[in-house]
Amino acid sequence: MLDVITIGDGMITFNPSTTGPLRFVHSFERKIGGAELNFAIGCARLGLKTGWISCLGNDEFGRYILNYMRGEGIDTSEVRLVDGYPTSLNFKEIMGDGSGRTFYYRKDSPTLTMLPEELNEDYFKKAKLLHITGVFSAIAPKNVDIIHKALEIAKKYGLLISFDPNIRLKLWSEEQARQTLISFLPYVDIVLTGEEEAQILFGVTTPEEMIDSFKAFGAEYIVIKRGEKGSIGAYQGEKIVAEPYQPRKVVDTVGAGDGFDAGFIYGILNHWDLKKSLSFANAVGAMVVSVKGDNEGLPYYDDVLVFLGEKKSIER
Ligand code: KDG
Repeated sequence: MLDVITIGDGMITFNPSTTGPLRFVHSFERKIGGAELNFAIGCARLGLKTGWISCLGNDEFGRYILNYMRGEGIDTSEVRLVDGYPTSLNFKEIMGDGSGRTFYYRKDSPTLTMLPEELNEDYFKKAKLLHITGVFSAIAPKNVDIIHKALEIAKKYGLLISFDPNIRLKLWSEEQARQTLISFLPYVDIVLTGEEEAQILFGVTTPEEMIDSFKAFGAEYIVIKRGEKGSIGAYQGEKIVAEPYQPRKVVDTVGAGDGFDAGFIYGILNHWDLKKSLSFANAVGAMVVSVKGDNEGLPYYDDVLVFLGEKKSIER
């Protein structure tokens, strides 16, 4: 039995060793990233049994990502290594003021070899929740068909479905994102969105309008992630504003949203109420930003308890 399954691309992420324009950066730290991959790691570290469905290149980087995911205790039985499609890459540029850009090399993502009819229904049957994000669909129109099929299978077997729009405008236009992501909403039980993404999808600006816009499609839980301002959640007519936690230090905000998603899903699958789930998710997000890398800062369950002051940390 699995708690959570997710579908996504895995990338080798090259973090620059120095700040400034990428063309002048000569050395990089090799890490891994990918929104759904980060989410899977976040879930697994918190203690959820997690499966990741993906394709990686049958190359050194693909094997590295596969081993990394296995090392995190993630079920990789639905990950294939494929010939002829190199593992996706992501080069980051970080400027002196902390701002940055991402340069993807993933047009030939190995996930393009995935076929909707090849999704393993038995795998879905074993799981409680399917998590999808907009990143996988943004890679290529072909991936949208895979998500539609996955949503149908998940509904057929009664899985909960959570969704993070994760709009990456380097991969598609606002219009493409809007059209595609709105087509997923009738299947979705749990929406985990950023404020900007809700604005792109519906052209609305207040949390109330955002909640109503998603609710119109039938989602049960609607969560708006507000970064350093915390989060807002709505469930069965109740609206909760969850205050943020102060991170120890902000060094890298990438991956915080994925960590938040993992924290919230952990709460829901453990039957926590909305307030406790939001607060836990806020804590996970705040912890991620204190560590460099897209997933290195994702905490284990006990680390969150220490962060929240609910458990003592013995340092030496
Ligand atoms: O959410 C963080 C991810 O977006 C990052 O790890 C990699 O940009 C990325 C992507 O497209 O998944």
